[in-house]
Amino acid sequence: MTDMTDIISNFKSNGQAHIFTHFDKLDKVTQDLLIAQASSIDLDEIAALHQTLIARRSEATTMSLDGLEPADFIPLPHADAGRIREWCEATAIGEAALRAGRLAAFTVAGGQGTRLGFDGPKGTFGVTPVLKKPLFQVFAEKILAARRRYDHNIPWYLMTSVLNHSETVSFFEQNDYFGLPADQVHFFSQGFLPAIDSEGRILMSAPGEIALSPDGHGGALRALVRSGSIARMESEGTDLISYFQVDNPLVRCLDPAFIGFHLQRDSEMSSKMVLKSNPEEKVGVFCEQNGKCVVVEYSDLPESFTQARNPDGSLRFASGSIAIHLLNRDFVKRLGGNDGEAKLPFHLAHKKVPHLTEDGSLHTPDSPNAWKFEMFVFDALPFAKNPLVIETSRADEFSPVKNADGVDSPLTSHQDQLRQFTRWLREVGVELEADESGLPRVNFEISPLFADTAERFQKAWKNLAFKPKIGTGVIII
Ligand code: UD2
Repeated sequence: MTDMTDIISNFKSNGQAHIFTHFDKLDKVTQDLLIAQASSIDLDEIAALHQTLIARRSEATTMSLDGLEPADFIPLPHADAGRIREWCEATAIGEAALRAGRLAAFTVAGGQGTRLGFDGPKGTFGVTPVLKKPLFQVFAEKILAARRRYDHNIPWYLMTSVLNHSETVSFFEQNDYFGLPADQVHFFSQGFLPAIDSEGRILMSAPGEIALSPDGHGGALRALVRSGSIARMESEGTDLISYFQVDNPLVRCLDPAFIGFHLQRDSEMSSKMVLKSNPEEKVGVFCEQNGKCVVVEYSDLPESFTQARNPDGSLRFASGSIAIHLLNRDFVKRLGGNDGEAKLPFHLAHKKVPHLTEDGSLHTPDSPNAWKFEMFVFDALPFAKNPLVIETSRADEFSPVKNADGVDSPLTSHQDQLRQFTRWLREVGVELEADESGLPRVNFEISPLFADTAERFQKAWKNLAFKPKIGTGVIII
């Protein structure tokens, strides 16, 4: 009782008394839930965020662009013999690390997927051309294939959120973890923050419920520590974390060349980039500022930078972030631990959030009324020793599912998967009729358990006793 009284009086003395206006009318279960929500909110943090980001918004949200230059990156080898050798060396180093069990796969899956208009955790969305395997299954099979190839456990950590934790866990349970050992798949929920109005008042989504939202994928660093995942990695000897988002079925979940370069250059955080497809593409851009590597989110990059060109006509700020990173476990521990909590900055988002008005009715606004706070994982880069950016091929590694239609949609991702399979087949001498973009006329599918790169496809195809004739509906497993 004392706890509850303390919590309520703390909210009252911090100008948040309205949270408990309807408290006496709630049933006991809802009261307990509200108290649990309230007790997890750090009112000092909310007040400080309001003060620094909202009350003084004009100065705080404008990122300084002084001295911003494009970041260096390790380019793809293409046909350059010297570079090919470097990539082969890096691959061998990465494979040795995988064989030694140093890697954990890590997916951030706490977002809402609002743009896709899909009701459920995004990882449960079906993406492959024929079987419509869900994103989670595609990643699980890539991890399973790597476990077999490197003959070692590769734990998989998934970050969920208050919005989708139990649905995500049940989905894996119902699907027998897609063939992975259940004790090698670890879920934890990220932190959350309340949405507030311009005066700093916390919004309620129902009489007994605070409007909470996840604290951004940057919240992964502290959630990895708080959930005990970092401690588990320490006890299991895993010291490298391969980070990827839930929306990209082409991602190489565990890429030996990437791992090898990261280790060779003694980096604490490395990231993959692709050349932007056009100035307006909605990806952050890798830059250098005052000797530090930073990512400037597309929405923060002014038009003059977005459109800037080199003398040869190419885009000047062209290194697009595709949100694939390698993080040293100890780096995450340093940044995500108690001492490091304040290090990643919060970014503001102005959103429409349905909320309870003073008379107790629910108001659905038609313009943004609420502020949400999010941390971005790429803001860890300036803190990393020897941060490294390496190029990857868009066609082979980036085709996210973000929007219901148009760019980055289920259709574009489906087509990009088919183009990739068609290229692999062409390299082993199987020609399929395709349009000039490389899209074949037939709809088929290659399982990640058969192959997930061109090189692995070549080997696996060679070993196939009976080569299937590729046609619509064919599935190569
Ligand atoms: C992200 C990057 C963008 C580019 C693009 C590539 C940011 C701000 N922008 O854009 O620069 O790299 O991806 O595809 O990151 N998530 C959580 N918890 C949260 C919020 C998000 O786990 O609180 C996860 C979410 O489930 C998804 C990923 O983070 O896996 C990306 O989230 P997003 O869809 O908000 O990012 P997006 O597409 O705007």
